[in-house]
Amino acid sequence: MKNTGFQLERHSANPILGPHSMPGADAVFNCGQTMYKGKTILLVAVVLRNDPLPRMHVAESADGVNFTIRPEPFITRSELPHIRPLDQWPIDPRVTYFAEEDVYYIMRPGNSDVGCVAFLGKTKDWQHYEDIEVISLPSNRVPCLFPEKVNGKYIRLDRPFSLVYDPHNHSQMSGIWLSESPDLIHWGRHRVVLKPWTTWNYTKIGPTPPIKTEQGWLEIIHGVSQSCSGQRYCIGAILLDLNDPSKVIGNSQGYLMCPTAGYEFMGRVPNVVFPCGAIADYDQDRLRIYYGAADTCIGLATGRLSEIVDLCLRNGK
Ligand code: M1P
Repeated sequence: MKNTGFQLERHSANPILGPHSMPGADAVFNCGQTMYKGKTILLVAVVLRNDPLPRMHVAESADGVNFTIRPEPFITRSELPHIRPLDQWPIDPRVTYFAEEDVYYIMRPGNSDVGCVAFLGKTKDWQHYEDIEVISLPSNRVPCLFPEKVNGKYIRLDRPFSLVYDPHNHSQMSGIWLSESPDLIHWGRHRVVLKPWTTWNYTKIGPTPPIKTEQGWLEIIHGVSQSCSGQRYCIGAILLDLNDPSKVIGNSQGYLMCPTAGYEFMGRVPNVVFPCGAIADYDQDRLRIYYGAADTCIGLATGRLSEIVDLCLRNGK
């Protein structure tokens, strides 16, 4: 394996959000991320000290560093009868701005006692949220929508994840898959995109909503490895073909970031950096990743977009 040498840069104000940002919070962590009317929007998972269920709040910022969290939750356990029984742990939202429809789609895992499914919802204005449908059977983790149709179809990535832990066969159950849909509700033509392949991710990998570049779809992923003292979550990248995103055309090989800061080691789940998305500032050739740290707080890491894409291309498939 080639060592990338490349590392994302942590912001000096990290952790930019955390329990200190909200009264009564035990954790303010994994977040969907996008831009709306010139502001950075984070859809953050919040666990309160006195509430058994997580919820998601909108955090807004004009400068991308100083955020205000709205006190009222934006997504809580669904009231819809076909979703509510499956919506037992609302967490890990993935936000995709779909320009053609001027709508923000939100995909999130539906954790429940019958397995983990995928939910689809949407908002147009970050004031009103609408749950739409259950879009996968269990087991499914980390569903992520592409920001535009490819060859006339909606495309999503996810990780169909077996609940049966087989330490001898990680690759079968822990890879990233692609599915397509004519209407966002019915999904098929499933393809394996990538299996865990190396030391920092051999337990499992998971996607985020892809970012379009001239060279391909940049896909920031998380990768998990296991040691005698527990799991470690790192961040890496792959590049997918623009016209056939089931094809991997680049790979960072090494991680772009692994837990090294105190707030990434210490928290509710130690040794975790966890991305639910990324924001491309094309005019500044910059990628911003607001990542969950130790399932407790949120850090900001940045890198040059072109450098990350080049790295993936250099290291090949
Ligand atoms: O605790 C680390 C992460 O574990 C899960 O992620 P994954 O399904 O990829 O293993 C999720 O519970 C996530 O929220 C959490 O950050």
